[in-house]
Amino acid sequence: MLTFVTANSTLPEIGLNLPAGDHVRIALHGAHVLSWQTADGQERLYLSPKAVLDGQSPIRGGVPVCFPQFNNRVLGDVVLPKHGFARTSLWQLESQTASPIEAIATLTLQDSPQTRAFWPCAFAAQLQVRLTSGQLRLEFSVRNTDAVAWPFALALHTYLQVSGITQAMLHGLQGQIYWDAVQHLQDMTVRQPQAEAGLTFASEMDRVYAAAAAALPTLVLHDKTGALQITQSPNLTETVVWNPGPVLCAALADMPDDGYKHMLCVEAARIDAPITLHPGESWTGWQQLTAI
Ligand code: TA6
Repeated sequence: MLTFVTANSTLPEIGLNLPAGDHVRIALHGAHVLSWQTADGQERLYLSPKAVLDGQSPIRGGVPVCFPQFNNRVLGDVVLPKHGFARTSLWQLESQTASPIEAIATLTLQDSPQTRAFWPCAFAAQLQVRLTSGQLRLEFSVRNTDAVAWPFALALHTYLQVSGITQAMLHGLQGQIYWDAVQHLQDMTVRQPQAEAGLTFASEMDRVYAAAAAALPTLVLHDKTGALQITQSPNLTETVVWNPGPVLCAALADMPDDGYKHMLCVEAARIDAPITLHPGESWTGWQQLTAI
């Protein structure tokens, strides 16, 4: 129902609320969704208790927006920070609307001297966060405001909360071809199909699943406390599944040693074939999470 911006904080936030109790918190830093609670009081996203909330660093948890690059994959000949600069940029709140059944916040980011220091391209990006009963939808749009074409990649790098990673199971990827970044980091040509119907998590996992356009499955993450349905727009042609496991987790300064037990990243992404936007063109892609 009500939305607000918290003033006097190093990390200004917006809150979206529904009368039944659904609630979302979004930091302007990175247009970063920090928390999504459903009306039953259950937190659905994982935010690391050691996340650095200084308004400069990337935030560990919630939903980082990775744009215009995924991980360290170079776009053309431009070397960008890992996962791009959108997640460490200050976005603006463009609008917020609320009714008893939905609350929407729209945040924007445009090129500036800071972004052009990383990437010499003119753009206007937008993240719309839409909260309805039991559902969170994130819609990312970008327009080329430049005089030349440029490519970009994207990931909505969603950290889902799980009660225990060894009991969690992700359904919906069977048959999808994936690249395993843990096993084959140096060779992205090694691809294999997902054999099991339910993906389980016994150790570090970092996989990029590809899917034929328009055939993306609906994923369902089951764990002890319930199930979550995950869908994404067909133009987000990859789903990344990441859990750092105990060794990598212990090496991440902004994660508690046992943090990996409580999270699973299921990311809606466009990685292997970056999108090229010509002057004046726009593009929109989304991820939607539904508590079931
Ligand atoms: O999306 C998976 C991934 O690219 C992993 O390879 C891992 O590095 C993760 O993202 C987190 O990256 P970050 O820069 O936030 O530590």
